[in-house]
Amino acid sequence: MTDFYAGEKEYFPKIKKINYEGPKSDNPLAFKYYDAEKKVGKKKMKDHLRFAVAYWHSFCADGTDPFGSATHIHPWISGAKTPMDAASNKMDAAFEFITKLGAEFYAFHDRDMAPEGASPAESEKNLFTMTAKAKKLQKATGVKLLWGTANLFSNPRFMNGAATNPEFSVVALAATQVKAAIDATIELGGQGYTFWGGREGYMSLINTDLKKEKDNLARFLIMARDYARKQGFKGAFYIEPKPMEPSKHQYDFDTETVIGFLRYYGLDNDFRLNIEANHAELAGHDFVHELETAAAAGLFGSVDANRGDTMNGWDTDQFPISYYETALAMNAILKAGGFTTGGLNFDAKIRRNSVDLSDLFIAHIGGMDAFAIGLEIANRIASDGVIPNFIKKRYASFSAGDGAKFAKGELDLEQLAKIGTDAGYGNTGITSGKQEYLENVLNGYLLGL
Ligand code: XLS
Ligand code: CA
Ligand code: CA
Repeated sequence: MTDFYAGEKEYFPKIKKINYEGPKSDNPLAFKYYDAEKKVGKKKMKDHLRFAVAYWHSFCADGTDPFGSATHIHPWISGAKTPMDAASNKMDAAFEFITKLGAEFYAFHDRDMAPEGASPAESEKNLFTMTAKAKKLQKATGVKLLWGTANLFSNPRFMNGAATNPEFSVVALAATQVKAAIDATIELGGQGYTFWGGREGYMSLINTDLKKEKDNLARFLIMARDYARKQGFKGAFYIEPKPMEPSKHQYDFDTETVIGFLRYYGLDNDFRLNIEANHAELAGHDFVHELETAAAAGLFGSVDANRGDTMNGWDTDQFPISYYETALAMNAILKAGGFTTGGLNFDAKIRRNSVDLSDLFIAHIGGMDAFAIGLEIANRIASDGVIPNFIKKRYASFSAGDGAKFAKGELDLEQLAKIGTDAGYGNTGITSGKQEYLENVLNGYLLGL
């Protein structure tokens, strides 16, 4: 990878390459814990963490909220004469930012990268023009594409859904975008392709044929998978669960729901989960719950790294800062064997009142440091062995004797009940779960003791 990308225009001239300076550094534009080349266990930090920058939040979002207009006046957009000029400038800024930050990957929606044209053909042309530029910049910088996706929620035509729209013509228009976004993803060597169904749900059941919508969603995903495979796409497809917002109810409610959906429609060989921390919270789960649930089904794929605000229950998409949460998340990810096609994509945005250009760097640095610490702690959990060994021991009765027979499906209910009858009540089951002890052990690791 080049040191940093000095494109035709430099958008962050005062900021140089972000380096690792260690925990004692007071430089806000340096990593304190993320040391890309440092080995943790068998792999380098950068290969464990596979950081990606989200194009939409970092280079498109402008601080607008329901009560106020833009506060982030992006220099790459404000000076541009046409939407395509703005897209081109934005891409220069994006690659400069990603390279200076030292993230290896990025992720995009079709409309983040190229504006919608007057017709599907023009939109596709715009996307391919920008894809060609992205390909050149990827080559020049070494930055890679983690995943691509299509924005099937912003345009008013998708107000009643995309693949689940009650009007067939809208479903067909959604297909124009997905087909082109898959083509762009393949062209850019993307390692994954994501579906987030923000409007694939309902506002009310009074006007909704739920079964038809779910069948149509599955049909659409099957078509997308078949098309991409036919074009030679070898990467992973991801479904990103979110229970609600913008719809009242979304069909990809949470990880467990998506697993059931994928298996029911026979999509579980190609699709995996892209889990977002903030969406987990909205579903009433911990981030780690969603990760462990996906891993247990063998369907863990990738992560949208961020955090919500537990007090207000919105999708605030803040940068992750909790070491406790990143430690548990990285523990789940390491237990699942680590990332293959996936990575940690910062689906996070700086606050509306964070108006300095450096704030975008500082936010990512904090998130990367938080996950680097999480990784170190997760590695400590594994190497120290106290927690994993406790769990192993807790279930040891299924590894030998009748317990092992049960686990292998060699007992019927009568045999199982006889074993229970023979054992009698005694003190069976009165065994401490040691939760507080294990929590204290984990806190010890967090303090580096
Ligand atoms: C929105 C989602 C979205 C997906 C990609 O809440 O997080 O940004 O990650 O479409
Ligand atoms: Ca997301
Ligand atoms: Ca979100």
